[in-house]
Amino acid sequence: QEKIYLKDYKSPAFTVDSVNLDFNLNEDFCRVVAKSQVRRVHPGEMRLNGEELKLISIKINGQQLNADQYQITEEELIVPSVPDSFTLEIETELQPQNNTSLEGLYKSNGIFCTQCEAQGFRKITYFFDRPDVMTSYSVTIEADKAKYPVLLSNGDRIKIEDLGNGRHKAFWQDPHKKPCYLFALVAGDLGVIRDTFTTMNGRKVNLEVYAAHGKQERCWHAMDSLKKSMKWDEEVFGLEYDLNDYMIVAIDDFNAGAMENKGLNIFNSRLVLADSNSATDVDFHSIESVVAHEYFHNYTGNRVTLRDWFQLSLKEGLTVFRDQEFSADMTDRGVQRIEDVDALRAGQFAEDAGPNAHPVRPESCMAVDNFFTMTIYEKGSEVIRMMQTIVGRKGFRKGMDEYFKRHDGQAVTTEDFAAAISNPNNKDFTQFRRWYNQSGTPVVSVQENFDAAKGEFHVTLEQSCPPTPGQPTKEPFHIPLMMGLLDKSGKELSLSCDKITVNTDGKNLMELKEQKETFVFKGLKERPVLSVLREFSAPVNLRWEASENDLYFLMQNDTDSFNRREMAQKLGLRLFKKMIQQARAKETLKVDDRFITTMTAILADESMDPAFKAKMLQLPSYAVLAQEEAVLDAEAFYQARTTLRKAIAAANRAQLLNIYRKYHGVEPKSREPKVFGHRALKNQALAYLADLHDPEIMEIVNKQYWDAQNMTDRMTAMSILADSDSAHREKALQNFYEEWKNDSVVINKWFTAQATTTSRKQVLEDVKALTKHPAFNITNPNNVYSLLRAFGANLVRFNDPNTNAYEFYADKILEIDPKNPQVAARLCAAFNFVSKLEPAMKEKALTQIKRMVAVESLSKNSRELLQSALT
Ligand code: HT7
Ligand code: ZN
Repeated sequence: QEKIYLKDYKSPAFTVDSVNLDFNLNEDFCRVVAKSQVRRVHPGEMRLNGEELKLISIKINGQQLNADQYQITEEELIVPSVPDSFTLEIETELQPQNNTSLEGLYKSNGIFCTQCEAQGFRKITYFFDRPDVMTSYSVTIEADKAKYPVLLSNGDRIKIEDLGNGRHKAFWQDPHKKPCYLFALVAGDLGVIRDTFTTMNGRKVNLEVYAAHGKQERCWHAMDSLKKSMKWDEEVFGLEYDLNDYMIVAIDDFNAGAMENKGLNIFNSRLVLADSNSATDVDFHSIESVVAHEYFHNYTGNRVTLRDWFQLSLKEGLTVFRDQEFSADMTDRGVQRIEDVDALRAGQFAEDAGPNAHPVRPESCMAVDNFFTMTIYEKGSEVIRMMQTIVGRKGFRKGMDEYFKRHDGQAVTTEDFAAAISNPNNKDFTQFRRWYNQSGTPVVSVQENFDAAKGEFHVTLEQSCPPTPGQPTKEPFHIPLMMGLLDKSGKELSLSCDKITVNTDGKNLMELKEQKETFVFKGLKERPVLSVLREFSAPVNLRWEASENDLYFLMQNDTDSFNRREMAQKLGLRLFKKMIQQARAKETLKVDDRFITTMTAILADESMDPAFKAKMLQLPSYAVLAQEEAVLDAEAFYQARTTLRKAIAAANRAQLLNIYRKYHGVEPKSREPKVFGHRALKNQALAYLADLHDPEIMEIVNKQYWDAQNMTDRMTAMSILADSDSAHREKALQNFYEEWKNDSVVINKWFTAQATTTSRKQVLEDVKALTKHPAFNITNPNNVYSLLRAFGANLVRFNDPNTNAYEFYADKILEIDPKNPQVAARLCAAFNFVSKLEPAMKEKALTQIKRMVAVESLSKNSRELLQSALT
């Protein structure tokens, strides 16, 4: 299969000043007439992208072309000879009702909708399907009036005409130029809620959230989130919404989370619909952050867009950064940072260490859709965060203003962004830009030395970066390490070191630029305690053999809350490493008393914020263990983790019960972030207690299930029961199914609870049976993700040596791939750990990967990701 390369980028030979799209929607076909004003920019033939289209006619300046005047391939329509400026009219016919790929125009539960990012527009009409062709759109949609009363597209609603024959026609005009990946259309019978937002300049914007009839009342949280996002973007970045209407539509069949189409966002219904009966606290939080993310794209992505798809992180990394900052302002900055870093480590660090590692700005690919990765999104966001750390918040705002001043309405590159931030702040980002070009997670080792005679503390930092595909060696990165020194009593010391930079927010930074550098702190009477990588100021792996005493000290005393929790993770990890070794050697697992008593102290600390306490009590995840260990030994991981959890629960049974009783049942319907924190803590206490397999505790869990007044409590109890051999298990699962069987968004939680159990050994059999359950539909991406992908991410049971989950999983990838390559490709990440498996398991996994790659018709999406696991 052919690869495409960044180095081959050429600016477009033609541009399209305006296009009128006319849709005629019917039950068994759809006709599209695209009338474009095309202008030549460079010499060359006209090549339009188009896939799976039936061409009805093509006209230039009103003259129909004969078959010998153009050429059609599987991917292009080529017209060798065209004037310099002309009207192009193309009529195509589509079959949205048979479109299972969910890109282009398709149908979901009787609703017509589109998904054009990245390259779906070419399944609607022949066009220059590339983000650097920006065009003014006008759209007409004709459809049956009774079946499709709601007809939506981007921009301003011009009018709607009744055609008198049971059909009607809507006219839309978008005043802003855009690339075709931001085009959207929706036609269906939908419920709606409405509100307004008054912008900072007093303009009233109409807000509408659409969902299936009867579900619209569950859209108010999304509406509130939208209004908060609009206000935040005005206050923090001075960005005001630029249309009269903003619409969100919830769709059940959607490959990803949501899509930022100009003025008409289309969302996976799982990220819109929520009330306290049906959604967990985490769901509420995710909806708020994704609604914000898509809204923020209106400037970072839509107003300033991408020159080419290799620049995807220009909009995604920046917009993730903006949504993370928004969430931090809406909730608790420290806890939000912990959650964001946990997600980065679990997913992106694994990706960066695996066979599909790639730079934030990749240089080549087979399938553009494979670019929507955690590296592009989450690591991309970390790169932006580092820029802000270096120039400070004020400097960053100055840079963002400059970015919009220079590039509003343009299609640009990550270099353009870096220049806009660095120039007004008089910084040189030449070296910093390596973060965009080099893949892999850098390792920073820290050595400390205190010279008592001189009163000097020396911190030596040394960086390296492991080889990654196509990049055997790396140049040094520019790494900002936020830091501080504490005295014996935990007081922050003022620093005397001429190499330290203090950013405009007053944060101390060791800016590591060389491969190895020493920072000398003077005037110290006694050895200080170093706190480094505060707030996780750079996406690196720190190798720091700090003494256990220092780690415990920082855990209690650091002024940086991120690092307090980080030290708890470090200590947990050290202990796990020993226990995993013991498990592999078939020795008795030894639990460290000091760690347990520290957990006891945390539980007893009344002054600690409950949400933060819940984070302090979390042990490193299996995903982190898999990265830290050379061998992925699922059974040893499981033994270590459950033994430690049980020991913590046994030593603190009474305390955990106290916490549970203190918060359980208090304000069960509240959606205040503070109450979310209380619930997170008490449900975590319950999960620890359940690890004791004590019948008395399982009665409490069962009672919580049946009495629950919100979905967070119900799901916690159901997940605990699902992972147990309790007599209450089956009844609860059955009840949940009966109650929610007609609600696909909720039933997906039921699938996930069963696919992610670790104590239960027969998960594979459960998952196999669930794929045959009437509620499971393999063509629905949410069903696939919540059951199959969740199982693929269940490191303990997916890699259980007593089963062959790999064969079943490969069968499913092969079943999904011909229908929906994007969804199949998203399942492939489960095979990213192959190189860490024991020989017998590795053999099993490789056999399946080879079997899949041998299928000639395998999509380029899946092939690209699987093939790399073989090399
Ligand atoms: N920009 C959107 C990406 C997206 C997407 C990508 C591939 C296939 C389907 C998709 N649906 C949405 C989402 C976002 O990052 O905002
Ligand atoms: Zn995005």
